[in-house]
Amino acid sequence: MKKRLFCLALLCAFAALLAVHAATASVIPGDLTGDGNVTRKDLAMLSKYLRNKEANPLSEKALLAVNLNGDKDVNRKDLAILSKHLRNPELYPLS
Ligand SMILES: [Ca+2]
Ligand SMILES: [Ca+2]
Repeated sequence: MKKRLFCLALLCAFAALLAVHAATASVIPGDLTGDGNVTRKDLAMLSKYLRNKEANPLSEKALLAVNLNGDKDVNRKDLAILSKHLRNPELYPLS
């Protein structure tokens, strides 16, 4: 019985790991819309979100994509990074 529970727990942990990997592997930094490109539409979407988070919520994937400085929050700092990138992608690449 203990072995079965252990195997089940191991299986659940593995499935959770796969889910996290799948969610983060397909995220393109700055691509909120999920269309594969970083454009002014992404900037507009982030701007709307920051003006009113309740009225313009973002998906978990979009929140991952837009946290460009890697801190805990999605805020005006990320908007500034995205804006700079769109003005000059070579000078301000998104990693
Ligand atoms: Ca996009
Ligand atoms: Ca951030």
